[in-house]
Amino acid sequence: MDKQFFISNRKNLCNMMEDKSLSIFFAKQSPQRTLPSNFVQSKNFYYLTGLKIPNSILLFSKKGKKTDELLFIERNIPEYEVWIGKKILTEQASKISGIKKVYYLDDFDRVFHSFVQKTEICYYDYETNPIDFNLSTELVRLNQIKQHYPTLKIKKVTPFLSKLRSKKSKPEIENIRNAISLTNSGIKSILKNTKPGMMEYELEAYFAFETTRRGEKQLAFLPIVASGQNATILHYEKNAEKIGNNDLIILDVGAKYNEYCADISRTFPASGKFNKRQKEIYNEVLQIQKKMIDSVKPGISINTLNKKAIKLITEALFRLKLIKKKSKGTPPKSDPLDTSGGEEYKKYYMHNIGHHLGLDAHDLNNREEKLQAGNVITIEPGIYVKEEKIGVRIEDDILVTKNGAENLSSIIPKEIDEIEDIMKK
Ligand SMILES: [Mn+2]
Repeated sequence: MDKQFFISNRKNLCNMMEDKSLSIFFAKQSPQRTLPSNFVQSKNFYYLTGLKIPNSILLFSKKGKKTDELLFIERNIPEYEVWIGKKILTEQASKISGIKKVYYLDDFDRVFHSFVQKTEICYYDYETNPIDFNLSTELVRLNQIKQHYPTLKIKKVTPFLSKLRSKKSKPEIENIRNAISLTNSGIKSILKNTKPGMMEYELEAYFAFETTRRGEKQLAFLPIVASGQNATILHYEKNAEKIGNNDLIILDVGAKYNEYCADISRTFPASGKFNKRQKEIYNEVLQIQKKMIDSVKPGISINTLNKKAIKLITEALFRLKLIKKKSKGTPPKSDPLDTSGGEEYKKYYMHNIGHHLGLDAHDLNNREEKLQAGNVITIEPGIYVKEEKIGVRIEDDILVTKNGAENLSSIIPKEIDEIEDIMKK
């Protein structure tokens, strides 16, 4: 991405900050000094700096009309160069991010102390860890700041980032399109090569091979390849069982392009041909998915979409003779998610209709917030029937436009005859 992108992201963030405030962002820590590790940058840090280096700190301040931005990076250690190469210098970090004032980390405490004067609010970027986790460096630092500057009011910066990151710029949408196109190649390769008796991880290997050889090293997330009853486990990722003759297989996979993710689910029969019952359930999910995509437009929230999905799924479950009660339509006030007049659907549909997508496959999310043009969300209804060893989920990536929505992943086959046709070859 061009550095202009990161510069304008920082400007937008500064506009949202209150007067007399500062904000701090941390890059991900590197787990080991010299051993190779699969380093993945903190998404907020990347969004604001474009830097993929560990252990750095970004600092903003806003006092009246004056704003300031500082970056702190690790110093190069000559003795480590032979193990891990040279660390980037301040000038290079400045060139990538567009930040003019770049220091080394050993300056942080000194600079921070002068920075914090006349400041009332500190916006802080951190994830709340479960109580049995080790304290992250961010939280250790946060405690130090609280001790040293007890009058400083600490606020979470996440709502600002969630708002900013949910509205995608043209280059961001282009990246997602490319990630989807890579994902398409991976899924098609799986469809062409699947045979009953293979292991689930063999299909995973086809996906990784296709996307990697086309030029991206990391995937958006660990692929889910779930056959038969495994398809009724929502986040099954062992991918280690033998695929049976009559199994349906759920793929929930995504490639990454230039840091942006795709997140796609497709369901297909191991044999290459859907049987009657599989077809019945599949077609219900497919019709619901299409209706839900048509419902995406500015002004509607993901939670509202989910309520609609529950209503449609409940009706489908009734037609499939899985539940006895028909949908009553109006939701009782006590449980906003229950629009069915019963909760029987929960046995067969237990997740949400979708989520925001971007730098993270599950991007910062506010399901209550109304959608607006530029948002990218997933639409992924599913029906999971454990007793019949059938799970179906179909997921596309949808761009909210001024007047409605565009399905960015419409190129990836989901009609029964399309899927059967590819698998025949
Ligand atoms: Mn998803």
